[in-house]
Amino acid sequence: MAYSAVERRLSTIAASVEAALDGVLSLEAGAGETARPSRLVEAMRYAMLGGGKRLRPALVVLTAELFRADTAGALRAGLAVECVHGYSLIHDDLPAMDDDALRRGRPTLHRAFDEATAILAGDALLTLAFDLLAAPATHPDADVRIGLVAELARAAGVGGMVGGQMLDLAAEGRFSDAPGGPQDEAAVLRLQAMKTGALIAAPIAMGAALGGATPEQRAALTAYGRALGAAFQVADDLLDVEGEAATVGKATGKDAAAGKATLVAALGVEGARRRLVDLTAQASGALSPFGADADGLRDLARFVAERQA
Ligand code: GRG
Repeated sequence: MAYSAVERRLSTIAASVEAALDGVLSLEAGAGETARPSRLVEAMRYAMLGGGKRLRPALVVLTAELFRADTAGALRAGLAVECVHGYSLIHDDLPAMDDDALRRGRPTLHRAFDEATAILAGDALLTLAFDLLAAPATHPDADVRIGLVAELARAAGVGGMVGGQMLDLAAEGRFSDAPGGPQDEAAVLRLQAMKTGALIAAPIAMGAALGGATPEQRAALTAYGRALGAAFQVADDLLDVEGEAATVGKATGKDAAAGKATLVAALGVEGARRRLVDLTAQASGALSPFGADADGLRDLARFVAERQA
């Protein structure tokens, strides 16, 4: 897949994700539910249907495709990861966290609605993710579904994204018992692998689980996922200091100004650029057992490294 082909594929997947989200985030109560408060549903829709690259669902779909697994199930699993991603952005923007006014070029959810509604919308998206995974429409085999639930829960939880966010706040010097300040490279890498990398690696592992990958294939995809997750974060750090991130409503230089633990702070801009090239090559190389079948995932790695937003 050439670069423009992967962009086209991403936008096709994004359109499917948005159509599916539109259906799932309906005002009508679902099976086993009593009623859905309209303000809460509207807030969830505002957060989830206002743009985004839909990279995580694309990772589930493209990985599942390697095994010719059912696309509808992969899309549903991808939706679950996207709900967790959406919740993390809503909570990350809150006054108690980053206190951001803009997300994807629009007012953040707590600014457009209110803080309490934003907290609840995030909570409801997090729980919706596991509801989506638990349903037989995701995969007919309950053991596979349990594996997906465990994979996503671990990536999102105390030893993954939420734990990484905690380390990030500590690095900023927010807590008196954990002094902040400059982080060494190993500490930054661990923090980023948890905060961002885990939710990039999880959809790949989930696609592999849906496809019934062998342990060797899983190991290759895990190596790809780790390298891609790290590359994604380095690209994000570079965009923060030199990119066009402001065009999507993210203030350029904000992380650097806030004294965040970034790889650019640890390695410098040139060092971070070199690291990004290495990580992209590592991600691509990890896919060698799949040959040309994995070209879509390779192109996605290039897209992640070269993205401008
Ligand atoms: C508050 C529980 C909690 C967790 C927050 C992931 C995270 C942890 C915070 C997000 C802060 C941030 C902007 C991190 C940089 C990497 C990142 C997740 C960027 C946004 O992801 P994209 O580029 O976003 O996939 P789109 O808008 O395309 O969906």
